[in-house]
Amino acid sequence: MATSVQKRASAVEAVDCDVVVVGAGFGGLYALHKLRESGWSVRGLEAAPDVGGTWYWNRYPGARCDVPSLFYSYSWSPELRREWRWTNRYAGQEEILSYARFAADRLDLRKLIDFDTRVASATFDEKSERWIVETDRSGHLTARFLIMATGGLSVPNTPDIPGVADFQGAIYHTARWPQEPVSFEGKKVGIIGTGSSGIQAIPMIAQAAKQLVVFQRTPNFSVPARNRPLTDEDHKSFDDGLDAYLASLEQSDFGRVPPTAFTAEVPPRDVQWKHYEKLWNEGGSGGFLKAFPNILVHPDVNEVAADFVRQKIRETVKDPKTAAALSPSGYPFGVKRLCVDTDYFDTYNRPNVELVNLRDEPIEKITAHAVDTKSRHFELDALVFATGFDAVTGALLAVDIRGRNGATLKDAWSEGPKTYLGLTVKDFPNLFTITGPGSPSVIGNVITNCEYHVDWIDACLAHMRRHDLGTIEPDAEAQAAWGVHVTEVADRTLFPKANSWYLGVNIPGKPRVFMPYIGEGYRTTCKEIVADNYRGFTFGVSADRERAAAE
Ligand code: N01
Repeated sequence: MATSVQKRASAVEAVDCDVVVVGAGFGGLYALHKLRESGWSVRGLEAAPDVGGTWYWNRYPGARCDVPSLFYSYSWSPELRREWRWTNRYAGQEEILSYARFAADRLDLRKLIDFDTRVASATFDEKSERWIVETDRSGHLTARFLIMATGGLSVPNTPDIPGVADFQGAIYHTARWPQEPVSFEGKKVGIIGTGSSGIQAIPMIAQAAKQLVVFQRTPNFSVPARNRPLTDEDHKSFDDGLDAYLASLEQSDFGRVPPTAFTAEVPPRDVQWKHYEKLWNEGGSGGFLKAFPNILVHPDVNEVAADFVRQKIRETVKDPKTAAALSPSGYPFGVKRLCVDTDYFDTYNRPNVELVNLRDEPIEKITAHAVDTKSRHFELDALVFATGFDAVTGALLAVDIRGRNGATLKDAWSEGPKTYLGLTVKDFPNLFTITGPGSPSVIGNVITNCEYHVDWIDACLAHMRRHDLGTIEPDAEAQAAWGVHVTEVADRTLFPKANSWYLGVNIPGKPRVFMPYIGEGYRTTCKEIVADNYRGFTFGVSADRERAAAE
């Protein structure tokens, strides 16, 4: 079995179980709980020493979720809801990680998980109809089903800038922030990247450092979070609306672009402007992205939102040249992930912060103590990479996954990911991806997206048990048609017009394919497929049953 992961001496317990779940973030934890409740033997494997997934790793200063905390929680458990009380409108990384730990302990899940264990490969053995899972430890596990709950934002992207290995100061990546406190006091710090992570980290590092140099390649749209402590009234209002919220999840439609987007009228500019003003004062990104049904579809509507944010930047940033460099242009509003910040633009009014516009002066090299652009030399004590992720497919392709007839996932996805419903892949029987490409995945509320996939898989496994079925796998036609549909939906919107990580363009050599599903009615479609006797799937008779019949 080919694997590039280095083996460690300590052995993993060589279990044979019904289900192996890879990843102990919110998706993996719920999968372990739900499938154990359904009577399956389950084992979890997690590369980190703790639960939490992306919230374990992304502990950079200012890390905070941009989905309101009351909603960024498990929706399936009234008990967990009753026993946990969020403190802020938008929860910080530490509080979200505490919530993941609380859920793991409350549900008694830790004993099911091998921590500090990175999966290297998974190979489907056709004879036994089992996945053979190898890790960076000796020994292996076998399981009937393999669930990849590895997350859409788990593999950090560190660009290969000439000389980076020569840098003698401290180097950090926002997605691999150290456990121990990092002090920037008295230091000259450089940060590369102004996506959601950079935009959150920059104001915090600026407060701590002697000097902060921000290296920006593409300016981003960002709206204020207006984070604040939650009040009793907030909690009551959430509780009062809970049934309606849960029902709305059931009807699905957490996709971003409703069918009405294509027929809606273009509202007058002053009506839009007034509405954006209100949303700006309220804070948060959700309102903006739904401000008008066609905001992510109609270029004229979208341009007003873009103008509005640019105007706010000009009003906030005192130096006109810096304001101009911070103003996004040339791509639509909201189709790269809309950033949510606290004092981001205002930070550029600080005397210790300098913006370097890489469009004018690209980075030429990094040396032992500096970053050199085309025209300047910046001496630095520390360098922070806020350069994002090999998103959506990165963590899946980091594992050497081999299906029927030696098919590799890497080859199968060489021209972009191909899945049926973002849950299953042809030639890879009994493999499920939680929030995989071709599902809403990273769009909307990822926790509820994960929950839906786990529930779907649980029901599917129950169906297989009921009917004594050995394998499930999508048909070639169904998978191809789903891929076409995912692309067609995206192409009707403005999303493909920006070079975002949704399209994989941030990773050199990655095919330019729009990976999330942004149509409405995903859950309805999944339900209809199940109701139509799992249309588009082929089930194999269990090998045990075949053997018994032959004897
Ligand atoms: O990553 P990004 P992120 N030279 O890919 C720049 C979620 N998240 O970690 O745009 C110079 O968005 C790159 O420039 P460009 C959220 O879904 C959520 O910030 O490619 N610059 C860009 O500015 C988010 O979208 C939350 O030109 C280089 C930046 O690095 C996702 O994670 C918080 C470069 C990368 O931005 C990813 O966000 C944080 C190079 N060679 C993250 N290479 C919240 O919930 C890359 N860049 C609030």
